[in-house]
Amino acid sequence: MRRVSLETVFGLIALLVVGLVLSGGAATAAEPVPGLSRPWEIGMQPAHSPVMERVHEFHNLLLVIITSIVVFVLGLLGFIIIRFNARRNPVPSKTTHNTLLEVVWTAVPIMILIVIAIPSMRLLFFANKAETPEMTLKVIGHQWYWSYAYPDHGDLTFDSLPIADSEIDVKAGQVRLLSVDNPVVVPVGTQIQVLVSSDDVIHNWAVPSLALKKDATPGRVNETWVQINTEGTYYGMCSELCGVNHYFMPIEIRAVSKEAFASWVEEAKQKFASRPQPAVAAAQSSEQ
Ligand SMILES: [Cu+2]
Repeated sequence: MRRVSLETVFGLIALLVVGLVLSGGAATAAEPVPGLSRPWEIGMQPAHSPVMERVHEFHNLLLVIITSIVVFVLGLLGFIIIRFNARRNPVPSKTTHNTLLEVVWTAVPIMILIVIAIPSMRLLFFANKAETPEMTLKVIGHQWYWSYAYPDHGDLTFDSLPIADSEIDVKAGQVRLLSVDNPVVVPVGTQIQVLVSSDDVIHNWAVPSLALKKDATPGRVNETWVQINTEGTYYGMCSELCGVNHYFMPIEIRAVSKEAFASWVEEAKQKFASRPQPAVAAAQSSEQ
């Protein structure tokens, strides 16, 4: 009776695992958007920028280290429980100090921390700023929308607002709470310096698949960078609690070919030329 119920439990677990794998696989096959989280996704989104690729590598290194430590400590605990329990070891040792052991259990963790610290610092410096930026994108947070400026392209400036739930066009590939009216358009294969600021409260410009996550702080310009090598759409959100509509300031980045970007710039200049931009102008003057 007991064996049957155990088998049922294992059967159910196996079914669940198969279901997870199948649903994950199906979602991957049907999902053409590279920078969008998927149903049943476990772990981080696939990497689409050099920084995110290194974040993945660092994460994998940490996973190996942390798993080894857990397995080692667990093994040690098991050994002690079995070998030194009161029945098998009725007369316990009175040892209180062991110099060699104490040196080892101090030195080994220090060495592990150094092994973690070196690639960690390297990654921090790599993510800090672009070495040879080819263009600049200015990002300004507002309660509650983003505005973008392209200082190298005639100071092209526009606001980016989310699309209301009632107007989302799923067939056109729009995603609820993530799609915006005016996405950020950037060329692929281009090192882009990103300057992030705010004109009211602290926001955070974050796109997980590109390892972008920078505070937008009023009165301060924070710098980060991105290079996208795959054409496609990448989604993110404001990641700093910034008020009642914090949930409703999505980020949509479209990476297109360099030619398509050049023609988009010309179109956008016409499109946004007549639009008054009081909020953006105020933020820019407060930066100086
Ligand atoms: Cu915000």
